Amino acid sequence: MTKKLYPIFGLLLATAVLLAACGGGAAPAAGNGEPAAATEAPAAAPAEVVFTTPSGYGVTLEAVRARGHLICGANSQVPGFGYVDADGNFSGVDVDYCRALAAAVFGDANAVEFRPVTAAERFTALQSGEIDVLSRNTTWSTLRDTELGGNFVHTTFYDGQGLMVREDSGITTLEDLDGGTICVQTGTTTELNLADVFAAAGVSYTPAVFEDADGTFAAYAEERCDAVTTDKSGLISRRTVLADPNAHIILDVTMSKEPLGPMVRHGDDQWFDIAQWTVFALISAEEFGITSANVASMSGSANPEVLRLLGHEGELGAALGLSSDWAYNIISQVGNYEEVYNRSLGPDTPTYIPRGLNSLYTEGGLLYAPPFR
Ligand SMILES: N[C@@H](CCC(=O)N[C@@H](CS)C(=O)NCC(=O)O)C(=O)O
Repeated sequence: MTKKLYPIFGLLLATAVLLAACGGGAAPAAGNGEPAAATEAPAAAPAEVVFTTPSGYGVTLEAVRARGHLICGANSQVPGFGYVDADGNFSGVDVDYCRALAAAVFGDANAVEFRPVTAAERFTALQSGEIDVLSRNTTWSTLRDTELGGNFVHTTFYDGQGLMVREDSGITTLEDLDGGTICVQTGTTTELNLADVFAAAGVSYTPAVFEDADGTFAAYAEERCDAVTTDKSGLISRRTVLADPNAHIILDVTMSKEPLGPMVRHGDDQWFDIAQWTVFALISAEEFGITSANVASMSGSANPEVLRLLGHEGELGAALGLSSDWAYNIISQVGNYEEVYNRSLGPDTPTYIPRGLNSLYTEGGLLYAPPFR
């Protein structure tokens, strides 16, 4: 976008944000535990907001640079993924992804503002331009990738939906929940899968639907439902903040595939590439053994791909519209995928989740980044 178009873009953005704030498309709060019909109806983007040029290279990178920081739509209620503490500090793997993106764009992992968005709000926030990227345990699915106007970058956490019950309930299978009540959050794939899976199994249930994780898990803690369902990562995370975590078990049932990852708006290929290659830089750094502690010494690496990744050779940064040290800055300031993972989900954290599918392909997992060349 040329400089003279910025005021117009700003005006359109302000209009869009206003529309979003007025409730444009977000599902209504259920909050009372009563079954609600709200799911994830497509939230139409305000038609006049134009984020792209005819070339397919959009205005996002320029607009983010002009603002001086990234705005990241984040979770604030799921420890280990996206969580805000009493002092307003955000942490978690999804939060660290946004820090990595800020490091790639600005050379400063702190040049990011986190905007908490609930499940129901998140797609409108992205479409309207209120946020530059959504990094919040969001599942890649067809309608989100099409009608909801998003592009998902590479999955950062492979997950599946689960069920948690009180250990003393005696419930051990999905069938044991027949006739029961299940707490679930609106605006999620969780709510949709619950209906699909229980119908397919011929198991009847009553959903108790809530607007956010705090409401959902508070109702479960108050025994207003027999089980609570969400991504298994969310169950593991939220179990840690229940009064007695050991009194609850996650059933050995996986109801769905939940590939979680960052999402950007449709139509801006340059911003998509930057968001995408930020994930690949994190994964490749782990594969090549590059860490925040040793990245400075890697200029002497004998591996040409390492030299290209770190900007010591080639022009990969320029091809993305970034400086040559974009990936160096990610790794030195945020770390590689393993460092990010272990900081929030590693064995020394309360939210420990074994790597499993989220291991490198070289270790039997699904993490596989294309070559840096
Ligand atoms: N991955 C699923 C579920 C994600 C989700 O929103 N999970 C809930 C339950 S753990 C959550 O993060 N809630 C936090 C909030 O809305 O503040 C999706 O993309 O729909």
